[in-house]
Amino acid sequence: MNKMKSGRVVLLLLLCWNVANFAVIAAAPQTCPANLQGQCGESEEWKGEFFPGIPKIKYEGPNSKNHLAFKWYNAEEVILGKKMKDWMRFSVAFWHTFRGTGGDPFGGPTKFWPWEDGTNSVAMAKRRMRANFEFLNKIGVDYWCFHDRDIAPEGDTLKESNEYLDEVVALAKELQGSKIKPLWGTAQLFVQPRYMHGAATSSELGVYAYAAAQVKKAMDVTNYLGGENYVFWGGREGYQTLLNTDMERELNHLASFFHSAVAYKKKIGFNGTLLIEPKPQEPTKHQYDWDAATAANFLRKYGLLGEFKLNIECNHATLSGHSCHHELETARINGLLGNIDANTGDPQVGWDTDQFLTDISEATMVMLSVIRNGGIAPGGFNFDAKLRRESTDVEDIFIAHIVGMDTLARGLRSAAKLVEEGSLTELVRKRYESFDSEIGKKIEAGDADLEFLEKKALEWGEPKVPSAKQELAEMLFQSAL
Ligand SMILES: [Mn+2]
Repeated sequence: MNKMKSGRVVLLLLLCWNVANFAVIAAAPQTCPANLQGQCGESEEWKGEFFPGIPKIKYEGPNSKNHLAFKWYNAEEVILGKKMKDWMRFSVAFWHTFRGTGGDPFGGPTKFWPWEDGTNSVAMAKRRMRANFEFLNKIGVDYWCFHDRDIAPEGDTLKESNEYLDEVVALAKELQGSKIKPLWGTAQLFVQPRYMHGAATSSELGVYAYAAAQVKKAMDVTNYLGGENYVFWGGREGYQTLLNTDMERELNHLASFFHSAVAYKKKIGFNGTLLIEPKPQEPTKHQYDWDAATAANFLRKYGLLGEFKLNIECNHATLSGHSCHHELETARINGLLGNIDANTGDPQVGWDTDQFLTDISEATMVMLSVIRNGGIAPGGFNFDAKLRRESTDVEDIFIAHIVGMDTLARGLRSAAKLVEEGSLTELVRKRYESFDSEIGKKIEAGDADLEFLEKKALEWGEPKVPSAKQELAEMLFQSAL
């Protein structure tokens, strides 16, 4: 393809992308299906079940052929001294599960859930919230995650938006009961056109203030609902070109924004953990929270360590050129592993596809990090994952979550087996055992100077370098799967 032609294709793609994104947000017009006999309309009420014919999902074990049953996730079973449900702390993402339409850059919505009436009204938001809680109860998940604007429509003014949010949140509080609560809440600061240059890093002061007001309100409602964490995903906190960007000033603004959030959290007595969710790019060319190491350095520079942890998303990890395991370990060894957005990308696709994690090997590595961290509470596993465009039956919502939960449960079982069997741990221990010596301890304590080490090197001569046992490590890993 010549240069001009490919340029035009890229432009076309970008146009399609914007149109489709807008369509996703505006919840493309859907008509109330005639065969529902008036079940959808003005009222928030819904006669009967949202998911009729789908029972409460139970554990039936690995030999079950029932696709509406867990094969590996057995909530009450104890693994390494902790119930599976307490290791996992699964959460359903409201935006993907109840606002996802299947729209992509090349085409419109494919999913027309029977309870949707094609409006973005408060009544529709409340009906959708009822569907959310029926789903949570049937799938047996105690946590959910939301953005302010997913659960309630944006009004003409900030005041009106807050009133809509209050109305929907009041219903959510009632439906939650005593068992269910948000794993985390957040403010959506990337969809509305006012945020096109960013929110906390916008060049426009009024936008910064508007974003701050939205975070204040989102933090209030997260606290009111008993949320255990609060997330910041800086979708548009970044730049498209450095030529028009004062990067230092934008990063300073971002830090001021976070310091204000910390102060407000303390003021209202919100005990949840604040989390930054790293992502390298998309929608911006470069996002400031590129990866775990970049976010850790940001927190360190601006005196925010101790106030924030990280929400690691597996698909974002691979977009930044790392594995999910790498990002989890980087967060863990810095004391920053706070939550996991459990999803995956497609190895043959270069964008953020947010698929349900179904790779047992990857799940095992993820769970190894979680075990080494002693669990992730008050964080958990949020399914920031969407049904694929082509999965359009209501029961697919259940099947997708079941396979996602089973994959991570299987990962937990394999990782526990690996830890209990001990050969891999022993291989790693042996690999570093020369540092267990007296001189090794001196080095690790920072007490060995170059003169001392030169004396030893001259005395010892050429060191014997043992095998790294790389294939053996992989063999031991595989034997636990
Ligand atoms: Mn993602």
